[in-house]
Amino acid sequence: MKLDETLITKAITETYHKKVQDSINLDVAIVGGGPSGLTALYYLSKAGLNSALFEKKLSIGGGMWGGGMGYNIIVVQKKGKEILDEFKINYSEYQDGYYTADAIESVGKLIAESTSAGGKIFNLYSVEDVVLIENRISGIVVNWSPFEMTGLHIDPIVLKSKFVIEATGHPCEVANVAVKKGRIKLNTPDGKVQGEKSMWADAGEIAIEKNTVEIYPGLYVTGMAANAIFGDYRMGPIFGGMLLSGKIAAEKIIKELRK
Ligand code: 48F
Repeated sequence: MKLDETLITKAITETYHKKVQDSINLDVAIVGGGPSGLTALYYLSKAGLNSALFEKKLSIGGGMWGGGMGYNIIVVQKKGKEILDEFKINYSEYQDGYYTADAIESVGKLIAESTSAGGKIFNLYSVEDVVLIENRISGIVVNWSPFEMTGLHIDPIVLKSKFVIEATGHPCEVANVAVKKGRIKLNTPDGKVQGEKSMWADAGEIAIEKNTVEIYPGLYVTGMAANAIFGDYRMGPIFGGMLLSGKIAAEKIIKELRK
């Protein structure tokens, strides 16, 4: 069999277009491919929901690749261990209640399990705005990251979804744009993004679970963005809370959609 270059091009473009077509009306659009977004993608897809994750960079995994300061090991506390098991991530118990796992393996398995469960991942997509229809977030406005980087004036396209998950981590880009452009009030004390506090691992890890909520109709938050939005502490390279937060967001949305 001789390879035909045009067939390779057709195979890529037609298959990709089908993936996009299947994502025009999603159950859930997840913005941000860090640990919390990937975990949410896994549980939503496993529940049979049409879910896709949008990441502006080429690589998926967010802040997990580098562990702590480039030492590519993550720490997960006892309550996050069930998720390491679910994703078949190898770990060892460093000390009572402290587990260590390889950051590279962890990211790889989060990606592998979420896509095997049927989750779609789009890299190089910058989410630049939300769709706001009759006081409900109803989708995302996306453009190619290289267009955004070059500053070319090219209009974005829109993907609708029943729910959007804000999983952009520290900068909370989705919540910020929704407050600024959509003029919406989040369910925080003053309706705005409160901004994260300095490091306190224990308090941050406790807070992240209660902060994983619907912050505006149609818009859930997970991961570090949850603490940043509600003005809670950062926690650094401990990842149990990130994984649990992704699971909590997925479970809450699954419950809503099954009502
Ligand atoms: O930052 P990130 O890993 O978020 P996370 O899931 O996890 C946080 C931890 O990595 C760490 C921590 C642990 O204690 O605090 O920081 O909350 O991943 C966020 C991803 O979102 C992407 C960004 O490139 C990153 O990969 N992202 C940010 N803004 C956009 C975006 C956007 N506008 N469109 C698409 N992707």
